[in-house]
Amino acid sequence: EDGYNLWLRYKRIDNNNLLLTSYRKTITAIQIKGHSPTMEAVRKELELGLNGLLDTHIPTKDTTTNTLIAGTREALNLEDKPTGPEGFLIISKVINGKHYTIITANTETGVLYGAFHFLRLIQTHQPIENLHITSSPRVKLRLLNHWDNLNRYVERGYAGISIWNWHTLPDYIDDRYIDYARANASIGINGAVLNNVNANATILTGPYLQKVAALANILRPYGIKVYLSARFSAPMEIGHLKTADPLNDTVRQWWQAKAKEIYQLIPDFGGFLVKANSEGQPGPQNYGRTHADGANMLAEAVAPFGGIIIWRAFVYDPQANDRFKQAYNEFTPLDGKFRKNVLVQVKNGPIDFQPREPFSPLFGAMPQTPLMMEFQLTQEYLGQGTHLVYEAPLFKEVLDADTYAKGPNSTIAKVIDGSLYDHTLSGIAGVSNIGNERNWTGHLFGQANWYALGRLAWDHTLSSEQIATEWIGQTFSNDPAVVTSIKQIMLASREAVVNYMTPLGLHHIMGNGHHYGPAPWSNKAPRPDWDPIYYHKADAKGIGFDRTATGTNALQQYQPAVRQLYADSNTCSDQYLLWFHHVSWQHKMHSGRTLWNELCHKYQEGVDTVSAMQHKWEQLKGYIDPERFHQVQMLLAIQHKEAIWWRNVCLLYFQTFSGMPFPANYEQPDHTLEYYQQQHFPYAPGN
Ligand code: BDP
Repeated sequence: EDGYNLWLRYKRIDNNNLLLTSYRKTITAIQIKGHSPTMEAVRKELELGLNGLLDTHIPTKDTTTNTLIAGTREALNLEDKPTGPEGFLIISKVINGKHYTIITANTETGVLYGAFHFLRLIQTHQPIENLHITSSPRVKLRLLNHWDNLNRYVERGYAGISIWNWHTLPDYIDDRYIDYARANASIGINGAVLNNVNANATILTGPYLQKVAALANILRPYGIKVYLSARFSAPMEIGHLKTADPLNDTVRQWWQAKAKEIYQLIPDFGGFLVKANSEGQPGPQNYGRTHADGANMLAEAVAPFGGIIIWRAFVYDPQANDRFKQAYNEFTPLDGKFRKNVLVQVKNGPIDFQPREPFSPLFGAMPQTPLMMEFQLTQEYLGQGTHLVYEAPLFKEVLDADTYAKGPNSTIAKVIDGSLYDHTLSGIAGVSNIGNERNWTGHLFGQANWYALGRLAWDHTLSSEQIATEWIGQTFSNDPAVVTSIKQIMLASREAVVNYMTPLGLHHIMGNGHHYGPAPWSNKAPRPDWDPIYYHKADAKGIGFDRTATGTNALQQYQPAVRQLYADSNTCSDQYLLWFHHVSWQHKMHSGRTLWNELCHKYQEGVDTVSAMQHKWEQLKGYIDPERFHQVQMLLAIQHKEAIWWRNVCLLYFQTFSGMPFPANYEQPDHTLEYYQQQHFPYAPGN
């Protein structure tokens, strides 16, 4: 058990012979209608899954009773109607006295999704006798964004090097590519952006497009389209033009020809993802043009082939007084100016994937533009490869937040799924945490974040707890005691990381460059908006970033009802306090403690939660295979050590401003601030 099989382990139903017997009775044969690559994938998965789970050989044969039948509605000649191009229907039926379980859909991809869902029911010990399940995705584009470079270095990757071996492609097809496709299809992911948003134009050259086409051929049967990050200056770098100005005719023609070349190789190519005029990447603003000019030029090139442009709104300017406001300021004036096949992809928060951020004010502020959500699965700011942090609660917090854009209940989920403003295009992306490590994500529990992204993109009404229960059942065990304990660990973990890193609304106080560990004193980055001191603004009076009317007034970017939640430091919830206010050290918190004491309390609470997580894990010894048990055990020990490090560093540093003592009932730092400031991490990933 090294974690390679993810949540698709298909081990014999354990500890429940009654259930096993009943499953074996309900499914005695499998019948697959069709021989296309997708239907072959359905057949292989059902055989693999059922033979494993039921620990028997289930024959593939023609209609007998208790047969599982999978096929499109057309192939089965059914009256029952599944919904949409990707939805499925699983139904138990008696025909001429014989019992059938039928998995059907309008398309073969839908059948594949249904097959995975059916297997999930068995993997999580659900009844399969009287089924009538219809399901279809709420969001259209459900994507992984790989930040993978062509040399296989993964930007912000903590799980080895890239799974894409560009050197041996297109001729060598690693089995892992197929398992990647299976895993994604099992959770409904239907697109993969293969390369880093800090893009290298070489990916768009002929030889690399052959490699991309080889991957597209592997992923296609699993309903997954490939997309590429496009470097805006590619016409100059690989096309040898003098400009990349989006309004220049030669440039436009270059992109049109490039799109044509790609679609000849990959007829179902998804489209381009673009990071432009952000962190040094080239873009239309280099030519005095707008993001819309840039996006539309590319949109025009891929439109004849049904392609899509995903244009990122991750922009900020070192000259501005508040990075928070930049994306809103640049993008809201462009609402209504993008072509129909453009989505604007917005990170969940206004800064950068911090443990907790208020939602980006762009959500709800661009009614005429489909906005796509960007979450980060790779834990750049959440303990990287060693911390157990289950992110579903973070995703849900954002999706459930109310923008009030069209009155109450204008949730971000509704902005994203297109229902609030009636958009047909909709999308959610997760910055991938996958690498070539045996268990894919480095930390076993990173798998849960990949899983949760897919499940929430399919159905954002699922709860974090439901998703955790499913994942644990498939990944570890359905033993209620095991499920309960692991769930407690997972559900506590997000708040823990907030508390031991950035409680009460602190943000962006990590080490510069590699982003590993705390460095709240840092003030020497190449630009001020990369420095922690820009964000916490600690001084003798207090701490926090005043974003109210007396400060940068970023709050103004929200609807009045949201503004009201945060505007007053006495009523603003503790979670967001220092996001919006510079508050005195003596400020009375909701708990009755002073701000300083509350800060000490929260940092300690974060550390204590990790201790509790460790303790719970220890109790699972013997219930989980030794290999995976030990891996997680070792990582939890690192997490505990690092939680203490965060607490000590941050409190010692902020104490230099507050001048107040640590309350005696908490653990006291074991080193001086100077000791911590002398630590360097020259080989931390990302350096
Ligand atoms: C930041 C990462 C950087 C990415 C950037 C982005 O530190 O490596 O390139 O996001 O999203 O958080 O483009």
